[in-house]
Amino acid sequence: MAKSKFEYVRDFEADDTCLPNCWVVTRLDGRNFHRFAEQHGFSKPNDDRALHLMTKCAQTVMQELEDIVMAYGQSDEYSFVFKNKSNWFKRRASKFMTHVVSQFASSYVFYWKDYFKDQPLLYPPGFDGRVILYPSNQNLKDYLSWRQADCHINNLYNTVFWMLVQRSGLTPVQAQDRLQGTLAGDKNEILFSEFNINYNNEPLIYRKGTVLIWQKVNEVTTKRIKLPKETEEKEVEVTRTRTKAVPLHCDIIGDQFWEEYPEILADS
Ligand code: DGT
Ligand code: MG
Ligand code: MG
Ligand code: MG
Ligand code: MG
Repeated sequence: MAKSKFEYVRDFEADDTCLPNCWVVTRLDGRNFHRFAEQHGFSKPNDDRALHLMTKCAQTVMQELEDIVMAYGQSDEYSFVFKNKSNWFKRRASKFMTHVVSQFASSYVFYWKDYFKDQPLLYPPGFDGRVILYPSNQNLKDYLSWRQADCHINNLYNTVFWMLVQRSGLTPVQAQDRLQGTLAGDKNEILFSEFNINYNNEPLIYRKGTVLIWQKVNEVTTKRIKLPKETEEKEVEVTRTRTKAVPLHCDIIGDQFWEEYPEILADS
């Protein structure tokens, strides 16, 4: 087919091909979720509805898009790891980023009512996105460790902060002053001595965030079938093995996780 004289404008598109062999990480983060959480009455410091909705959206992203080997989420963010040998959309960064973010954002709105029941969605939420390339397995593991360490640091701080405000009646400024310069050990001590809380017994989903990995799961469904020679339909149970993005709330900083699931980083 003859090309139009306008074709040349295509040359203005920048090449954003991701470097070969690198792990492609796409991280998204809720836009101004400080305000979004306030306006939608999120419980403090952790709202289970919000965390589970985020994970539902991430599972949808993994199921709908190609080549994602795992995901990690906490607070208003999720990171998706595309396999290092992926050739999805010829490895164009803009394709990875925009497909992940738009699929996630539309899912957030689509599934909102399943998690928030009688809390209406008051305005359309937005998410930012970025793509980061990691050339080695160690770089990728360190990236994920960084996000999980961030989850721990913020959650420990927020847990003590909201105890001081909600239980001890401190103002937010007073609570902030009280925690100024304290180390992790000091925060654990405040929780234990003043609120009888052993931080290590707080739910894993708050302390570790959520890891999504592919696992084979058996699904039992009932099917109506008509057997030969019989006139009536019969209900039978059918077991199917499906691969699903399954949530875990475990440590991913140590070696144990990577030893237990070597297929995540294996070349395929
Ligand atoms: P950004 O990302 O620069 O547009 O601004 P924010 O406000 O989204 O800031 P960010 O992403 O650094 O921090 C996440 C905010 O979301 C933080 O203010 C607390 C809020 N948030 C996330 N999860 C929860 C939750 O479960 N409960 C409550 N109350 N707030 C949450
Ligand atoms: Mg945010
Ligand atoms: Mg921010
Ligand atoms: Mg955030
Ligand atoms: Mg098109």
